[in-house]
Parts: sequence; structure tokens; C-alpha cells
Amino acid sequence: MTTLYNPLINGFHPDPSVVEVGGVYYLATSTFEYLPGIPIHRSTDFETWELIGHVATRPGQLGVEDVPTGGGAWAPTIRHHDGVFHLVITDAMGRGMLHFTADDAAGPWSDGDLLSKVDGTGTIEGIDPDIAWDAGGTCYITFSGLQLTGALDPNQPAHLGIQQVRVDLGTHRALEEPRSLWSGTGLMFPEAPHLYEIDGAWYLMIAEGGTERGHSISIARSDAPEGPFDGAPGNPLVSARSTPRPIQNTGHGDLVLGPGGQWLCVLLGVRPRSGTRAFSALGRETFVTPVSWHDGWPAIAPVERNPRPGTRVEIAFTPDEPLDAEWVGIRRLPTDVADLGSRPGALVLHADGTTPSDPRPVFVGRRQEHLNNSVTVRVDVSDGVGGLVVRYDEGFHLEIEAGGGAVTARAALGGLLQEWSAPLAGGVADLHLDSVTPGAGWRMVSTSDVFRLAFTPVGGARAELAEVDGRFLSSEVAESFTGRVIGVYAVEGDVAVTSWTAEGDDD
Ligand code: 6LW
Repeated sequence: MTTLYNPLINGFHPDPSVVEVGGVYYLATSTFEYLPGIPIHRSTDFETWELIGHVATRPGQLGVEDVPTGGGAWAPTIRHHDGVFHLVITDAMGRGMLHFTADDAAGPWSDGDLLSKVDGTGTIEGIDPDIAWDAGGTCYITFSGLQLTGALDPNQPAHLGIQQVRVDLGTHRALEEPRSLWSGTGLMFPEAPHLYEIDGAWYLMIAEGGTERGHSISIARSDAPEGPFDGAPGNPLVSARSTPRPIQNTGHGDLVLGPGGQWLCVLLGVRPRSGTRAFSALGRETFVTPVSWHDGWPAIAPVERNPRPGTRVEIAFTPDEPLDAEWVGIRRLPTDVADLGSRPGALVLHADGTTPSDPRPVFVGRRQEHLNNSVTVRVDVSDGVGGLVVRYDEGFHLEIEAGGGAVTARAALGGLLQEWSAPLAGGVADLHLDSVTPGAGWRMVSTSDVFRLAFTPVGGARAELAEVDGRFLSSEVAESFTGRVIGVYAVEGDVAVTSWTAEGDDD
């Protein structure tokens, strides 16, 4: 049996879906407003995972340019059928429910076809689509009937439960009106359905309880893909609710026959910290847990914490190597705002008047992957103003910015703004963004972590500008589906980034 690290994939990678093809595993996750969208990780042993590409790498595949915060690429399902990779997903408040195909999971993927209603009047209304086929080749799209048309009003969620339609993948049109299926044990937000034919029976596995602390996974069984389904006697199969477990919010799972014939469930979870473990700094990550079968029902084990060793990433930019696939932009691709050619040895960001408080800033970043984390970048701001930012979204971010003869630390948190500044001689400096556990000289005894914002002028000494409680950049406070992303940005002129160093580990 392999080592099951947890998180399986660090940093915000929620809503995982996995498929096995020829002994190789491919895993897809949500990316919301970030581009490129929908990363595909590959593994042969479920231990080591490699980011091999993204589904959405070209403009138009997703319509996230104008989605509200938290909209965009929600909850993929990846499957393989008749030699072709299939991925269905809802581009929430963007294009709608989409179907992508590829011969190689690393890409290129298709442009994405809209899955339309039977009358052709627009996208099938729902989220978390699953795609499955019966032996005769009929294609079933099973989804969560959250009605996203119009503004998503959290006070009036129109939710029709788990629904299903048969679809003609030649026309991408439903063959019927949606039928309602078993929708769990009665907890809120039945979603993340996955349909499996296992040993002649059809299983419908869903998440219910909402993606926060009440999250859970339940399952039902039938003789037919369209039901009727009978719920398992042991539902919910897994939940961390009301437990002291270090991994919380566990739910939104997908089953796969793993290495050595061990059934596994990949699912999302969070790693909250503070005195009452209230704040999940990194957002929802991908986890894995073993599954056993008893009397025709799966039993999903609670998720065990098993962090990977710490990492150190050092990047020196060169025109000879494109940015690696871990870099992301916000509602636009990294290559739309930065280039490696205009100054050899530097990533140059070209300001366009936007700032980190705007929906499409000039920003290129990477997910924060460790609870204890430090990032240092060297910037040359002789021709501009910019810096290093950690963000949840345009309303919640912290940055250390240089240019115009000064360095400024800034906390922009839900409409509150505070700045700390110091003079900067010359145009080159190292900017530091450290996330440390509280208690080391920190007056609060209960929070997730503390940010230290500092800079070091070339040839000078490190100067601490500010310390800020990390709770403000957690999914519970920012109420975001994503997680922390740390990157470089420009607000005036051109900002040249000549090195990036990130290191961290997990307690
Ligand atoms: C996803 C759904 C959910 O589609 O949030 O809260 C959405 N649960 O399963 C985005 O992760």
C-alpha cells in the first residue's frame, strides 16, 4: 500500500475528482476566477502528484473575466470513456455547464461545449455535474440543482436537489427535462453527485450539509442509473462535524480503485488553526482516505492528517523557460500581464492602472501551500511601483509594495485600510511576506497565524514594517471558496521581479 499524504494536494484545490486510466490517476479541482483554470494532477502511486496542465488555458474556454468573487470554475468531474478524457464542470455565473474533451489529460482540451436544456433555451441549470455512461453508451449528467440564474442570493437559495438528465454528447443537448433523484438524508445543500456502476449495482454518492463544518458524504444504491435509489443505512459515510479531528469540512468526494486494489475516496477538507481551530488559512484542499466495502456498501474512513515534508521553491526567471504551470492570474492569464522577454532574468509586470483591490489586477501568483510559510521576492521598481501580495480576493489582501522612494505595507481587509511606510533608497529591494504561528512575541493567543511584512534594501538590513493577524485571510472570515494566493503585482509602470523564493512546512 502506498503512503497517503494528507493534504494529498496542498493549497486551495477543492472539489477533487479522480479517474484511473491504465494504472495512472488523473485528478481535477476547482479554480473559480483564476486562470489557467482546472488543473490536472497525475500520479502512478497516489503518493507523488505532478501538475501536468490545465483544462482551460485559452481565452473563451471559461467565461471568468467578469464573474463575481467566488464564481467561475466550480467542481469538475473527470472521466475516461471510449479512449477520450471527459470533464464536465459549471462555469458559475460564467458560461454555464460545460463539457470538455481531450485525448491526453495534459491537454490540449477542447474549447468546451455548453450542455443545453432539452428545449435548447440555454445551459442546464445546476452545479457539480457528473458524467457517466451505461453499458449501452447512454450518457447521464447528474448534478446539484442549485439555480444560479441571476444574482446568487444566499438568503434565497433556490435548490432543486440532485437532478439528472440523459444527454446527447453529439449535440450537447439534454434528451429530457431533469428528473429528481435521491438527495441525501435531509441535510442542506445536496451536491457533488457522482454515479458509479460497481459490481452490477448503481451507486449515487453525494455531499450534503454544506461545505463548511457540517460537510458530509452520503450514498445510495439502485439497480438502474436513474434510480430509484435507496440510501445506505450508515449515512453519512464520513463527516468531521462535531469532532476534534484536525481535518474539518470533509466532503465532496469521488471514489476510485487505488493502487494495490485499495478503494480510495478523494475529498475536500480544511486545516483550521487557533485556540478553537476556527480559521482555515489555506482554504479547502484535496485529501484522501481509504474505503472498505461491507454488504455492498462502502465505508469511508475519517481523514487522517499526514502532512508532506516542507518545501523550498527558488525561481530565477529566464526567457528560456516559460512560467511553470503553478503560476495563476486573476480573471486573466499570467501571460496577459507579464512577460519574460523584455528584460532577461526578470519577470516584468506591466501596470495598467489596476491594483490588488480590483477584479483584474496585474498579478501573477501561486497558491500558499503550507501553514508556516515565507515568500521573498527581489524587485526592481526603478521604472514603476508594485510588490508582493497575499490575497483571498479583491476585498481581503495584504501587500508589501515598493516604488517612488518608499516601501509601504498595506492591509486591505473588508473595507478597512491601514498602511505602514518607510523610505527606500534606490530601486531594488527584497520584499518579505512571512506567515508564522502566533505566540512568538505575539499578544494574541488564538488565531491561525500572523503575517510579518518586511523588506531588505540591497546591501542593507531587514526592516520589519507590520504584523497582521492572519485570521482575516481565512475562508471563514473572507467567506471565499478559494484560498490564499501569493503573488507579485504592479500598479504603476513596469515592475521587474528577478527572483522568487518560497519555503514552508506544516505542523
Ligand atoms: C461547489 C459545491 C460547493 O460547486 O461549493 O459548497 C461549490 N459546495 O460543491 C464551489 O466549491
